[in-house]
Amino acid sequence: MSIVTIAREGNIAVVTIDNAPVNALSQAVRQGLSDAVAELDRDPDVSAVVLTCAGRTFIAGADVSEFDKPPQPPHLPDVVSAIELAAKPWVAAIHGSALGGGFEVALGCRFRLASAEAMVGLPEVTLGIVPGAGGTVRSVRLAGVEAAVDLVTTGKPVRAARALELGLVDKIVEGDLRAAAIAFAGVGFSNPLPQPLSLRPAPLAPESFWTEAEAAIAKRARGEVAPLKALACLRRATETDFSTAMQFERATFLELRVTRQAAALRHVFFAERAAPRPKALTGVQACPLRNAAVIGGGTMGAGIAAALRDAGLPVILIERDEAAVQRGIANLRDIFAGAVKRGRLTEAAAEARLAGVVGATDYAALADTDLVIEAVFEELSVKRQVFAQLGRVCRPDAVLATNTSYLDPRAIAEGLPNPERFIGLHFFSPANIMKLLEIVPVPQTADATLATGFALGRMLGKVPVRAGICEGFIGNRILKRYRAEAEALVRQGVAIAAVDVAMRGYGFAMGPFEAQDLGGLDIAFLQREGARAAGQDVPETLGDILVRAGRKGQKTAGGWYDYKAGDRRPLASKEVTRLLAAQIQHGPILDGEAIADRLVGAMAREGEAILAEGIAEKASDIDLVEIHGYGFPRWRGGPMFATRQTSA
Ligand code: 3H9
Repeated sequence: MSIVTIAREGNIAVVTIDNAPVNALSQAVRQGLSDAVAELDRDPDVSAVVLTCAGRTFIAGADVSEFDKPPQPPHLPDVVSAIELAAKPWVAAIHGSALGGGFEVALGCRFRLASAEAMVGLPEVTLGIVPGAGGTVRSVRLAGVEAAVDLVTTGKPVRAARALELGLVDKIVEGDLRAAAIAFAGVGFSNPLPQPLSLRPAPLAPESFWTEAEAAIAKRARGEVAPLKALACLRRATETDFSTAMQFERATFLELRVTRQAAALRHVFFAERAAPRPKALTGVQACPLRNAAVIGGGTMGAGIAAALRDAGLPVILIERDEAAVQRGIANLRDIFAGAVKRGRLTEAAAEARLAGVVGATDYAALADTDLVIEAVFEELSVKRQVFAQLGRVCRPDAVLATNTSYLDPRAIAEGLPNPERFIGLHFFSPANIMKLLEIVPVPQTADATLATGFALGRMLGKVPVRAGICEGFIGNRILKRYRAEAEALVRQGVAIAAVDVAMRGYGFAMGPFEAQDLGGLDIAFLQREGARAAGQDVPETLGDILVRAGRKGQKTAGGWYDYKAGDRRPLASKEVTRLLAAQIQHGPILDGEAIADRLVGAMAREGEAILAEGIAEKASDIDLVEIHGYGFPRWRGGPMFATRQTSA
C-alpha cells in the first residue's frame, strides 16, 4: 500500500499520509506529497485539498533516523513551498502532534485545523538543529516575533488552545476532524484566501528585544548551540526577504545537522524511546496497576505518592502513627501547592490530587493494593520489618517494591513470601519531578514483576533503566567515582573552585563541590563511617576531613566553601585551605577542558566497568541515568557517548 494516498470527497481531495508509527517525513513521504501536489493541481475537478494522517498522530517531523545520511530529494523546503503555492488551497487537519517538519508542512497549508487534544511545535533545538523547512521564517510571519522566539528557541510544543490564541492554528475541531476539515474546505474559506506566509511581510522587533533574548538564551543554553542559532534565524527572518531568510535557515540547519551536539541529542532521543520498552521484555504481560500504596510519608515517600497521583492512581499512604500520617499528607499538600504556584496545576486539580490519597496506620488497608512502594528510613532492619508486614497482608500477586539507594535489595527481600513479586525501584528526589527511575530486580523477581516496573515508569512519565545489584547501582556508583576523581584533582593542586567552574563550563548546572555543599556532605560521610564500622577499608576522603571539622555544607554555613547568612553564593574558604593543606601537592595547572576530561573520563571508565559486570545492559542506559538523575548535559549525550565519540 502507498504511504501517501489520495481520496475524493466531491470536489475535495483528501491526501492521507500513512507512515507508522508517527508519519515521519521519510523520503517516500516527501515524494508522495510532492506527487500529490502535482497531480491535484492538474485535476480540474478538485477545488481544495485536505491533508490528514492515519494512526495516532499528524506528522511528527523529519525522519530523525535519516539524519546520519546525506539529504535525499525532494527536499522538505521544496515540498512545503509546492504545497503553499499549489493552485488548490491545502488545509491541514492536525490530530496528535504536528512537530518540526510536520508543523512546517502545516505552515505551508493555507489553513490549519486542529483537534482539541492536538499539540503543535518546532522542537528542532532539542535535537541540536534548527527548523530546516521554513519553520522560523513562516512562524514569525504567522504568530509574531515574541511567540515565534518562544516556540522555536525552547522547542516546547503548545496545546491546540494556546496555538489558537497565538494564531498558529485557525480553528479547533471537536469530534470528527476529517469530516470537519472536508466541510471546511468545501464551504468555509474566507474570501479572498489568506495569503501564503511566504508572501506576507515579516514583523520587526527592536534591537533591545534581540539583545535581551540573546542574553537570556545564552544563559539557559549553557553551551548548547542550537537555541542561539535558532534565534539568529528568526532575526534574519524579520530583517531580510523571505528567500534570503529561507537560505540562511537551511544553511544553518545543514551545518548543525552534522555536529557532535546534534549527534549526541539524537543518541539521547533514541535511547529515551528505547528505554521504557526493553526488548528482553517483549511479550511479557505486566500486572495491572489500578491503585498503589506508599509506606513512609517523608520527602521521598510523599514525592513518590505525588508522582502516582499525577498518573491518576489512587494512593494509600501508610505511616507508623496518626501524627506521621498527617505530616505525610502535609508534605503532599506542599508538593501540590508548589505545582499550583508554578502554574503546573490548577487549584481544583491540586485538590483532586490530594483527595485521592488516603492516610492509614494499619497495614490491613493494603489487602487489595496492586503495588506497594516502601520508602522508609534507609536502614535494613526497618525495611525488613515493613516487608514482613506486607508479606502478611498483601495479596500474593501484589507487586512489592523497595525504594533504596544503597541497601542490597536481596537482603531486604529475605524471608518474603512470593519473592517473585519483589523489586527495587530507585526514585530520585524530588520523586514527582526527576525523570530517572532505576529498576533493580533481585534474582527471584519474575519477568512480569520487572515488566510492571517498566509499565509503572511509563505511567509516571519516567525514564526507566534496569540496574543490577552493586553498591549505588548505576548512578550513585558513578557519582562516587566522579567525586573521588574531583578530590584527586584537588589533592594534586587544582583549586576547588576551578573544578566547579570547569564542570559548569562543561554544561552541568553545578560543579561537584558546590553540589555537595547544597545536598550536604554528611550523608556520604555517614555511609563511609558505617562501612568503616563494619570493618571495610574505606580510605579517609577530603570530605571526611571537612565533616569532622563541622563543615557539612550550606546547612552549616560552610562545606567546601564558606557562605554568608542567607546567601547561597560559594566563597573560597581559608579554613578549608588550612584543613586540607597537608593533603595537597602542587601538580601541573590544568585548564577547564582538561579538568572536565578527567572527570568525565572517570565516569565513563566506571560506566565501562558497570557494563562489563552486567550491572547496566547498554551504554545508552548509563547515559540516560547520568542525564536524568545527575544533571549531565543532555547535549553532550552522556559520559559514555561523549568519551566513546572522543576516542572513536
Ligand atoms: C525536524 O522535523 C527537522 C525539520 O525541521 C527539518 C527538515 C528539513 N523520526 O515517542 P514515541 C519513533 S526534526 C523518526 O514513543 P509517542 C520513535 O523512535 C524532528 N522516528 O511515541 C519510536 O520508535 P520505536 C522534529 C521517530 O506516541 C516511535 O516513533 N520532531 C520520530 O509517545 C514512537 O515514538 C520531533 O522531535 C521521528 N521524528 O509520541 C518529534 N518521532 O517504536 C519527535 C518518533 O521504534 N517525536 N519516532 O521505539 C515525538 O515527540 C513523539 O514521537 C510524538 C509521539 C509526540 C510524536
